[in-house]
Amino acid sequence: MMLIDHIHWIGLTDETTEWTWKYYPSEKIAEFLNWHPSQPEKGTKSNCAAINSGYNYQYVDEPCTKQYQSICELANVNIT
Ligand SMILES: [Ca+2]
Repeated sequence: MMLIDHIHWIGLTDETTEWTWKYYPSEKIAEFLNWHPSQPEKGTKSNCAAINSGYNYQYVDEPCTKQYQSICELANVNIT
């Protein structure tokens, strides 16, 4: 599998309702969006959001089938 490291999934999708961006799998509607001014641009052809270093680390919409690495938020845990 080839990974492309300048784009990372951030867990947002508008697959169920176009233009309504929700976190997967919780389906919580995103309260913060940071789209690049040219994005999202691909409508129903691209239903997953990613950050892209080539777009000032702002959001771009991409087809969900692309094989990018993900950025995840974890609970603050005490590792000892
Ligand atoms: Ca879309």
